[in-house]
Formats: sequence, structure tokens, C-alpha cells
Amino acid sequence: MEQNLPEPYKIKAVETISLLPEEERSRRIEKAGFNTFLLKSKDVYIDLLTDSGTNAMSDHQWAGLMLGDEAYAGSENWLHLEETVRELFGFKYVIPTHQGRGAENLISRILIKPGMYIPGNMYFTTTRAHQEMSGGTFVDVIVDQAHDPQREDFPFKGDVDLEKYEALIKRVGPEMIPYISLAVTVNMAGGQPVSMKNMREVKGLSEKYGIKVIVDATRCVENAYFIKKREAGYGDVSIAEIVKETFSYADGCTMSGKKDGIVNMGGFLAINDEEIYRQAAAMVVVFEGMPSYGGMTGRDMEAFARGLRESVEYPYIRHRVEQVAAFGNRLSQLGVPIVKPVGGHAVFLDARSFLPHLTQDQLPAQALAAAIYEQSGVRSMERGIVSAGRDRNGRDYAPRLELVRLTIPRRVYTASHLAYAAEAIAGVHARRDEIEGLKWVYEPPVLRFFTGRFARL
Ligand code: P61
Repeated sequence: MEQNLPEPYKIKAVETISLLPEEERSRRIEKAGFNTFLLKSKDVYIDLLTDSGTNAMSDHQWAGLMLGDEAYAGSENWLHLEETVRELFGFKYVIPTHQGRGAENLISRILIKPGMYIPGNMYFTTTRAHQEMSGGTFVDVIVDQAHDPQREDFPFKGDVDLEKYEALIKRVGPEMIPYISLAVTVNMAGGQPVSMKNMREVKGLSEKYGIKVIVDATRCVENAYFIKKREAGYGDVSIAEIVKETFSYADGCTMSGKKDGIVNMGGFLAINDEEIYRQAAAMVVVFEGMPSYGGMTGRDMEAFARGLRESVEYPYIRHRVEQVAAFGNRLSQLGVPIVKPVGGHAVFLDARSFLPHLTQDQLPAQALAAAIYEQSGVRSMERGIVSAGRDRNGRDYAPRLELVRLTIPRRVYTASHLAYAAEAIAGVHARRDEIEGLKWVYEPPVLRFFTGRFARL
């Protein structure tokens, strides 16, 4: 970890934030049904809910907004975005979508037939929801270490366990597996990276059985940074080259531009196969818009193209990932249990160790996220049993990881904001015995964590 790395930017516009008194915060979180997604943003002091769409754009991106070509068809900005994605990722065809899940919808509908299996390196909520809605079953083939928050000695906890993957192929038959869904980095595991060696091996095994590799590119630049830092032979390779090599082992990718694209809205599907491209181009007009905007405005597309290019600049990505690492390190020094090693976009608290007096059905991570807001004004997100949802038979998935995510938006908060957050969370840790469990009072049928409501036990 690199200590005290100054921000590689200076601040040109600011947004005022303020901290409500604690009694007021208690009222607000109760009114929000103890769900941090249901708080008003103005009631939040430091917003670590997500790094999705909450990033600060550069002056160059803001300038690009004025060049928005809002033509219904054939926008200049689309051509710029398409060319940028082709150049950085190396795919032949690009389909724009309003955000990542728009692309997940398209690829799931095109490739998954009812009864098929989709292996992946840990589930992601929206990705799995689309796979299930197309009649597929997600199968987790990530390495075991990913499920252990304390396994610090493993630099690539996002890797696919090739034995698990091949065992699935042999069990269900390769014709029942349309593709492997490979996320770089792995959000639900704690933002953990995947090594290039593993990606190469996944491609080799998939090719042997005629299975496609579809990468979730959402945080691929953060993954590239970890490869540069941790994988032998990549120390002198540029981030852009690592990104390019990553996608050379894929048949296609989906991307939420709201993360590593450093924009507020946007996404795409990219693919090499012409037939899949044709089907996606036919389908995108039903769900998103013309194949030359897919739900984005011209100005969005311009900011996205510019953001992608900025994202592979070394000083930017180095500071981004090191800022997250420094925050995690501080929390750890203060005795707060976190997932180790620290991932690319967030620090994840281990709610089982934080609140050992609560069982998983008392929703410890949900309770902890609510308590952190109440006691500090910091907003975080539950990533445990509530997020995991229910299987087809109505049973809770009950994941081993019961986490609270403290997500760092790109270029938004300074070291002193994060120092405040770390100290405040250490304060919550000191009073952890007072935190009570929660129970459901309203449970939506899909992606229940977004709008579900809870009460104290
Ligand atoms: C996030 F609580 N992530 O991390 P869209 N793949 C990956 C993502 O991280 C991702 C998408 C696809 C969000 C927003 C969010 O359960 C949740 O552009 C690795 O959001 O459609 C999104 O991209 C989907 C928060 C999504 C959640 C789902 O905060």
C-alpha cells in the first residue's frame, strides 16, 4: 500500500454536505425502514453507498457535455464512444445501453435458454437476476478463498476454480452452458481481482468445450491495476495494454460505465460474433433505444468516451485504488474487522465478526449499515443475506459472506473525509454490543435489498 498519496487532481466545483444531529439521523433511518437505499441523499453526510454513477467528472468530461450531438440517429458522440470501446477493449461490435443491467438483459436473453447453467466467479445481484429471468441457473465457481474474509495471503481472490468449472461442465454437459460469466473485479467478494493467468486458463478450458467467455467489465481498470501490482511480468506493462489483454480472452463483455467509465450513467455490450451482434441490435431498439444511443444522451456518450480514456491513465487509477487501500488499512489499524486484502472499489466490513452476538437471520449486515448511518452519518450498503435473495424454491441463499460495503466514489472524497469515516466506524465498533438485529417487514420479490423494509427485533 502506498501511504499518503496526494490526489492527482485539484477541486474546481464543490457540493455542500452537512451532518444532521444524531437524534435526527435515528428518526430518518427508522423512517427509511432501516434500509440505507431509502434514505434521502441530503440526510447523508458521507455517502459510501456506491461508486456507481457517483463519480466526479473531469473538466475535460464536462467540456465534452457541450459537444453533445443529440440527433436521434448517428450521433457523433456515439461514433466516438464506439471507436473508444473498440480501441480499448478490442471487440468488433458495440451496442450501447442505458447502464450495465441493460447489457445484461440483452446477453442473457440472447444466449440463455431455459434449463441452462451459467458458471461465474461469484454472483452479482443484477447479473444473476437477468440469468434467472431467462430460465438459467447461476453456479458459483470462484475459488474457496473468496468466501473467507480473513484469507489475506491470496492476491487474486476473484479467480475461477478451474476444477469446479470443469466439474460443472462434466456434470451438466457443455451444451447446457452458454457462457461463463467472468467478473473483473468481483464486487460481492469484496472487489477482489482476477489474475491474467486465470483468465487465460478460463479461456483455454472454455474453448476446449465450446463455451463462450462473457466478461463483466464494470471494474476492469481496477482489475488491471491489481495485475500490474501483483502479477509477475506485468509491472512494466501499461494499464491500457493490460485491459486490452484481459479482453483478448473474452468473446464479449457487458459494462456498467457508471463505475470505471467515471460517468453518471451509461453502459454497453461488446461482442465479436456477428450473429449475436445482429440479435442484440434488433433487441436494443425494444428495450433501450436506437443502436446509436441505447438509452444514453449524446452528452452522456461523450463524457463516457472521455471517462474511459482517463480511467486507464496510471496516476488516476493508482490513486483510486490506493485511496481505498489506505481507508481499509486505517479501519484495520483501528481494530475494525474488514475483508482482506482490500479490494478495488470499497472496503467491506465483516459483519459476522463485527456483531458476533447476532445470527445471520437477525440480518447483522443490514443492522450494521443502519447503525453506522445512525451513529456517524456515513451511508453504506448491506451485502449479505438480504442482498443474496431467495432461490427458485423460496429459500434464502444465506451466503457465507455477511458484509457491509463502504464504497468510495471516484475523485469525490478527500483523505480527511475518509479519516472521519474510519474514526466514526471505529466508534460504532466500540459500541457494537448495543446494536440489535432486524426483521423484515416488507420483502419485494426480486432484488429485495433495494426497496425492502425492516424493523428492530
Ligand atoms: C454497485 F446494490 N453495481 O456496485 P448498473 N455488474 C457489476 C456491478 O457492480 C453492477 C452491475 C453489473 C452497483 C449498482 C448496484 O445490488 C445492486 O449500471 C459488477 O448498475 O445496471 C452495478 O450495472 C450493474 C447496486 C447494482 C446494488 C445492484 O453499487
